[in-house]
Amino acid sequence: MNFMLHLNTNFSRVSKRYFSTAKLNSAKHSCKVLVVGGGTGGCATAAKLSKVLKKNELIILEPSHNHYYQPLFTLVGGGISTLSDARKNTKDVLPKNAVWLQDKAAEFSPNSNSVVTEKGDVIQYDFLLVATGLQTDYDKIPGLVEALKGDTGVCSNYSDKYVETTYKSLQNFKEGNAIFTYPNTPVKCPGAPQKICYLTDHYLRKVGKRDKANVIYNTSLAVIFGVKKYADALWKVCEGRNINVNLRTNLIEIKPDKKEAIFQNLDKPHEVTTFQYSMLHVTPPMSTPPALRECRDLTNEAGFVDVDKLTLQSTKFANVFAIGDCSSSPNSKTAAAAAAQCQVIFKNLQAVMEAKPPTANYDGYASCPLVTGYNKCILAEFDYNLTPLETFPFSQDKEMHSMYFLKKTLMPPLYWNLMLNGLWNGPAMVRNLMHFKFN
Ligand code: FAD
Ligand code: UQ1
Repeated sequence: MNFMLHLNTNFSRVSKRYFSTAKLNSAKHSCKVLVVGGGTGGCATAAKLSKVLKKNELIILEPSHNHYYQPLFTLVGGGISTLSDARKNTKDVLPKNAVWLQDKAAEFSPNSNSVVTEKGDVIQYDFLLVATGLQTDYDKIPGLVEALKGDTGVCSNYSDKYVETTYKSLQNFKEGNAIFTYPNTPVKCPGAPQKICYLTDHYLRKVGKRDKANVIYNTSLAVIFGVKKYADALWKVCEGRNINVNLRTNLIEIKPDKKEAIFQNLDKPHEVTTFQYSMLHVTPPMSTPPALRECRDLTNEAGFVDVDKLTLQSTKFANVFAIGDCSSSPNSKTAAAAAAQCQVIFKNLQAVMEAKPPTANYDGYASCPLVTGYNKCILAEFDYNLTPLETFPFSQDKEMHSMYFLKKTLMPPLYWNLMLNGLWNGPAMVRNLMHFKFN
């Protein structure tokens, strides 16, 4: 009897068995916790789990050789950092005390606690953490993929493949319209589409070309930023720098041969306007990966993993959690948000593993260092209610050198050394200390 029980509940072994009927070389694995996606949120949470589980109890399913610290892409686009500063080998950042399967989830079957990979392997889990992030859909804008090849003035910070096109476009700029877009989908780091606009403005001033440029920010949103305190500050930045902002204006097509970008007025969909561009920075539409979107048991209408916004546990499967950009929790999708979420998920996962209810709650914390120039930054921090939740004991709606220093110099080592090792849960502790001392 005991032996049977042991067999049925022996989660601790990663077994690998080869199927003769499935794809050639496909295998069967099993584990206690499966983490799908070894990016920011997956890696940080796996690092925590790896301290309480045995190596063969934890599998991380991650297809990419490269791990990118994407928040640095804004600075790569501005020519301040390099792409290699933002990259490390996945094998060097994932926890050593875990099994890395270099493959992709192709099918989620939460009713049978399994995931099938692209290579045809089957992974059986007891607990699942979904951390696939958002994919960038460059191909959804006609003309965009073609326009991103070569020195065409079209560029994008949103992918390791294209981020180096931005600084080249800045350097090549002579005169005309420099246009920055924000798509009509949820995006990661909603501040990043305008950060590069401010960097461009500053760059053109430094090289004496600003008077030859018309800088335009065309956003699908009805606001410049979702939190009023920072939106007010950003409108002032735009006014002061002569940046033209068009709300509800969505890029729908690029004609690279004519250097034309076509935008739709989202409030009057029949109204389309063609802009000539010399430089065009595109933030592409984004979506969750198809394997996730296709699993309607796990996801909401928009394709995001349906979770309780406080506990981050799946609304349908008690053994499933989601972290970061692929989760339905209605916070701003940032690495800072994932940092705050990973401790909540770690605690709640441990609770459900012990058959206890999940009690840790996430308050929706997100932060967005709004780089407004080569040495200036407004550090926006806020919660689910879009109420500012600031770390420092001064009002953060000002452009500050110190916040730029935090973004450029302090955050990268904090990310690589603390967050990816499961040692950074966001700034809540620092905030409490600062406010205890100074308030
Ligand atoms: P990711 O870090 O994107 O990781 C997802 C992982 O899942 C990837 O490794 C991917 O390979 C893997 N994956 C995808 N599909 C599958 C699959 N089917 N099976 C298995 N694995 C899969 N955040 C900030 O906090 N501050 C900033 O200043 C900031 N600036 C940004 C600027 C730019 C230009 C960009 C692009 C992002 C920025 N962000 C910023 C956002 C931040 O990078 C993301 O919010 C964060 O990386 C989300 O973490 P994640 O784990 O959800 O997704
Ligand atoms: C943060 O915690 C974080 O996660 C690692 C970021 O992502 C890169 C950030 O950009 C910021 C600003 C924070 C918040 C940190 C502090 C110290 C306010």
